[in-house]
Amino acid sequence: MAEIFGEIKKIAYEGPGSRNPLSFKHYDPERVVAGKSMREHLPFAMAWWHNLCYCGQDMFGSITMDKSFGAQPGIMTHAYSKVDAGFEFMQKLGIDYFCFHDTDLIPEACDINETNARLDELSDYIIKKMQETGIRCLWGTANMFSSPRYLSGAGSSNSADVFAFAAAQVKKALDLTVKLGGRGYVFWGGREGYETLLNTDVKFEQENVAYLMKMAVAYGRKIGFSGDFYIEPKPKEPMKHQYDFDAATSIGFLKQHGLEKDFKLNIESNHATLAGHTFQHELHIASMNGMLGSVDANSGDLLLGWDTDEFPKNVYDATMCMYEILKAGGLSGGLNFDAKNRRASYTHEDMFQAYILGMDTFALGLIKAVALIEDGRIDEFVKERYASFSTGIGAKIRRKETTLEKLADYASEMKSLELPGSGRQEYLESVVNSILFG
Ligand code: XLS
Ligand code: NI
Ligand code: NI
Repeated sequence: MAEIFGEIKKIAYEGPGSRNPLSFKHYDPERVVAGKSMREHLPFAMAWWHNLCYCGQDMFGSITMDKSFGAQPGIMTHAYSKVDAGFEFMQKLGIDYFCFHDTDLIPEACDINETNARLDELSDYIIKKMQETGIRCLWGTANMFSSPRYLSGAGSSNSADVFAFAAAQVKKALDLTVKLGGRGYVFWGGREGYETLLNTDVKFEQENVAYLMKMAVAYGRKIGFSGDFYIEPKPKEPMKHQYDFDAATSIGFLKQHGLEKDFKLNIESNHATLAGHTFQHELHIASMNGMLGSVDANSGDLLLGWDTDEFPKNVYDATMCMYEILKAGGLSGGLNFDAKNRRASYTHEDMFQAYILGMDTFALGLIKAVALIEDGRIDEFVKERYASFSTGIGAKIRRKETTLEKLADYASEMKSLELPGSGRQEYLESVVNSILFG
């Protein structure tokens, strides 16, 4: 079969000194760090939607990128050519996983039965490609935000028929995820939220969203899905208020509705900053609750207030991300590049360049995070910072052996109360800089 990206050869590791734009400078898949190969530490995934479907359109202008991949006009021929392009792309970059929405694979038909038939047909072809290449599915999801029927949400819609249609879409997307052996299934609640309380019953809507998730778990387990379900928190955009605002809110929601055993979180960098948090904060909150499942590894632009989905280039952020992932013992999911080329970067080579940038950024982040952990000064400082809880009254507090009365007696006998030890933030920041930049 003729190649689609014929002008681009397999991308090889050439080391930091290389000036070849089509080479990895830091991602060396077989290099072992902290006991595992980089490839195992970094289960990279291609996002079908941005890589194979997004053509550069924005609110002010039409498409700039040609993603026809040589297809003749026709619905299924283009769907097939995207599969060919995607697998060639992943193979050339050495990417082991992909993620998809149902509607990324094929365009929806007017009749859901026809849509499902298209999905069945195309997924047979995807399986064939997976068998030939060893590439796997990281997670699947249903697009429940683009179609006009979801203008007021899917699980949170005011229309019971729309709710039922969303359920049918989730059922099919779960069938596909299981068929493709996906590790996870994502709920990104794009339109599960509201614009104004003048027309919205929040409690009612949240109960319905939770019920849709419960039915998804019941069905998924019935058809043999043993992976994790994920919520991908995001505070806003497209809605003003989204129900899965951030990690803490989503964990509270999952616990409130008894979903915490089946769900983890898919943390997206750009969503974290939109919620007013750092990426590391969101990863940390998920991790300390045992709910860090997977990562959407893009990045935002702090000067812009929306989800710009840029390829990650910030080594500091990637380091702190990998620091959290290493401390969590790795990911059961992976690192999905939910990122798109800038509108003016419209060539096939730009597509490769973007993934090289993202993969190298995370490889560097991994190397630096391992160095930070091995250096030990941060861990040591944090441990020392809480040392007053290791003995005496502190140890009793930690063992929950005190009462307010006992602590009041203790306080009344204090001769003086010293300031807590210095936080030494600047020192710690300089430790990080010295590890990052030598
Ligand atoms: C949008 C989300 C979306 C999810 C999948 O902001 O990031 O792309 O990852 O529906
Ligand atoms: Ni996003
Ligand atoms: Ni995402």
